[in-house]
Amino acid sequence: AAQPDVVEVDAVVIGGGFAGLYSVHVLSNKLGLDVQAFDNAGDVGGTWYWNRYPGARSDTEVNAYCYFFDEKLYREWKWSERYPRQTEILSYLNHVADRYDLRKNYQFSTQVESVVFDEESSRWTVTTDKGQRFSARFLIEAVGLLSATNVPEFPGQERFKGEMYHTARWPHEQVDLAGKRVGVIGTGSSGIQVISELAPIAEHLTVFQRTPQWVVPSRHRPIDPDLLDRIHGDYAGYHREVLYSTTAFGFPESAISAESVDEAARHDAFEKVYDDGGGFQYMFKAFNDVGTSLVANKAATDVIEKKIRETVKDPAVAELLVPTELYAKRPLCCDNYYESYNYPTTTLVDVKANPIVEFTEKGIRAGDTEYELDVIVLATGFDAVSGNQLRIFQQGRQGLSLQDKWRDRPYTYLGTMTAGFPNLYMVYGPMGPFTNQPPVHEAQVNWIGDAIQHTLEIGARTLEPTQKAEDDWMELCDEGAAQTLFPRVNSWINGANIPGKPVVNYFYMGGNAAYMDFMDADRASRFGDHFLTDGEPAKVE
Ligand code: NA7
Repeated sequence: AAQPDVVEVDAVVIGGGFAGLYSVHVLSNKLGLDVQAFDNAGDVGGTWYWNRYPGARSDTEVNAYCYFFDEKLYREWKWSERYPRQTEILSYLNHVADRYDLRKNYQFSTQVESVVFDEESSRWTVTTDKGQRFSARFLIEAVGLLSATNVPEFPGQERFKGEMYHTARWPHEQVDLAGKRVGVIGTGSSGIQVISELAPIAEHLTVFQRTPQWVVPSRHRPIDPDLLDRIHGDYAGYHREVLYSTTAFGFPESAISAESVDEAARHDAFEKVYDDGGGFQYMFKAFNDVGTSLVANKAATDVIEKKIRETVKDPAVAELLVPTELYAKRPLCCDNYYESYNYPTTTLVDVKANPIVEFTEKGIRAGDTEYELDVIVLATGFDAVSGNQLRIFQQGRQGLSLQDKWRDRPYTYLGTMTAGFPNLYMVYGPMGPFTNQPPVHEAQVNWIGDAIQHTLEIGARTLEPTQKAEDDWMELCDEGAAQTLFPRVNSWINGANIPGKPVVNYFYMGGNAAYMDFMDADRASRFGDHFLTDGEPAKVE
């Protein structure tokens, strides 16, 4: 049979979320490249296209959960809420796609199945599930940190006669859960939003909890007009503040160690940030060492534990909701979460003590009890960080596949490139910074744009990190993470949520300001020391 025609383009971008859209903007509108983009979703939006579950909203303050590249856009788009709902963020991303004419570059409902580097031509062959082939010099994977869904298999799952949805594959048609008997499996960020939204309206809500998590209120309210005035008054300054911080969440982080003050002062400080709301705020606004000091960590959880016991009326239920782990997962926030357990129509099932035995025609059997349900919501999370990259077959130099290279763990340089895979860029790939994403995506895409421009300017065919640059980066990441408490608790952050996945460090935890400095240093060196051009060490000019 004849080979399908190969379409030649300058660049392929995979992903139509925050990162992919901006990648297309930079490559197409700024660098003037011919860009073909794909997303397996039916339209733009990335995570906000898929996560349409009841209660879905950003739990990052929106003044830092948006694009910064165009001040006019920032000023003109009026967010209605401090933590906008999924529908509003999706409207924003649609507006961005139209405003910068990005949609024309996309082919939607298309899964990229493989990307293979050809050493002779120094080009990537990109194959889609539609049987198409594209040949591109540059490849940008903006495939999402939390995108590949984790759908555990439960015995008898196919027998269940009701409806069942994963939070991140929620149907587009309206699913009315009011007056229904709903079961929710999972109590992470997604689960707690679903639970808080459904508790008041479900006929009965059954929560299947395996591991309780520390949750603080978000204290939803309108955006503070004074804050907006301040941002608009010094836009560049604020943008810089966001990027040159530890977490890029757009609020001032504390520089004080909890160990430097007495117990009463610690307690007061956590009460204050608790009252103000926000998960990352709770972890980073009162003190700078909640993620590294056991003393700080305990003080933080003491206050949350007290609040759980004050809020939840049934002491036995409160007991089940109080975690026994350190506060070292992705910090959660949601209004009315613990209040959800005060409805007589909410049942909390501890599936550690009473494991889910099977799904039945009518519901779920956990321990000795069958819970009858109309709808099951799987809020069971994602094969995070490396999951989506590994679902695409990727082959770099000398026939080495990413699947083989990353068998024991993912290896990257700056979370944006991996040795042996020339001109292949990742936005927020493994070993990238542990931060709020949208402003950092943008900073990474700017760096990627500069790297591509540099490659074109010097007339090179390829740019890739040296093995040493990658080894040094990995070491730095691991040293940094080892100083934190995060490796001590199992979660998607270290791969422990997926059976068989390597449980390792997946992040650079040294803060975004330092991360920006690394990117700036590469620019200053004109992508010198850490890179190979056309497979050779960069020439010293
Ligand atoms: P998470 O945070 O990974 O939470 C998944 C939840 O599902 C968590 O409570 C898990 O319990 C639970 N889970 C997963 N598999 C099972 C099985 N087999 N049985 C029972 N319970 C299970 O995912 P989210 O979608 O909430 O949030 C992910 C990120 O997306 C979030 O941090 C935001 O950044 C956006 P476990 O803790 O493993 O015992």
